[in-house]
Amino acid sequence: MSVTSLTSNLVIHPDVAAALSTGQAVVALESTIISHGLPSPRNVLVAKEIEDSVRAGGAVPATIAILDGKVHVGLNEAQLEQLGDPDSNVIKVSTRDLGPVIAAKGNGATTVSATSHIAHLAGIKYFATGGLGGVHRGAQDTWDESADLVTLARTPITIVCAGVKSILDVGATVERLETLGITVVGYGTDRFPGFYRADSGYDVPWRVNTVVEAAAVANERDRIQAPGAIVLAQPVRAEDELDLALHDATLASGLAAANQANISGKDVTPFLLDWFHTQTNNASLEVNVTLINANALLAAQVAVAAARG
Ligand code: PSU
Ligand code: MN
Repeated sequence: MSVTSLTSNLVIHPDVAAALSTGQAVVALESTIISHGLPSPRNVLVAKEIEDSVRAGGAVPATIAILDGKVHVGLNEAQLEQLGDPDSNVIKVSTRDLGPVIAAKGNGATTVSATSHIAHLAGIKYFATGGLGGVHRGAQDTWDESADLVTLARTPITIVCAGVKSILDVGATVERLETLGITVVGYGTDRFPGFYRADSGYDVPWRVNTVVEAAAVANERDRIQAPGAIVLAQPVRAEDELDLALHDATLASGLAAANQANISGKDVTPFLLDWFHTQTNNASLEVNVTLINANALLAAQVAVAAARG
């Protein structure tokens, strides 16, 4: 069954379609980071930079988003600009929102959850992002756990990220990753990265040191048909980390502000990311941009190595 027969609302960019049909490396990219994770107008510049990082690694980028009810796998420049425009009414779309937003012919920026689902549907096996969603602090009362986790439990893609966002309960997230059967591999590290910081304070169960080793893990996962994702966790370089004291102070004030403003549900993560960017005078923004480009490059390199066998 061809991908396009699954739904007439799926639009694969010609470059992506050509790469997929010839077995060339393709890397999926999410759009929530553009519409809800980075400030305008920098977000559009970064969206293009991330695509260039994928190309620098030898793969074809496929940024995924929903525009006028069409699910696009691969976007042109005008579409990236539309997604980054605060006036274009772009909704944050998780997997559960796909049917409604498509039916309403709306615009949606896809999270890690929705992007993974669509990438897999389109036959794309590699995906790069900044930091995954996970278990929020206080989840024992709020039950706030990102849908990223449950989607990754059932979606056999390989996602390169800088761990989970440090705004989360990292220890609880690490436990949930284990329960859900999601493979976690450190890239050149024994420690689970902490997004803005290289070390979250937790270990990873597996480590690879090279692109070829990472590709071997992904290919063996495919052969054995393990149902879950591989999280290839690449730490931000020590010289690019956010200052620890600044990080901890900003996190504490951000959590208090979110609480006071009664922020809940899907608004929590964008609120805290924006809090970091404004309170750190964009220092966190630079870390975020640096790490997502590094992840895009690595995902492309692993995809290229995996395509060789
Ligand atoms: N990583 C970033 N910036 C982001 C996100 C990840 O560097 O904005 C987004 C991803 O789309 C992820 C989402 O899926 O945040 C998680 O949102 P929530 O915690 O509401 O599940
Ligand atoms: Mn949530």
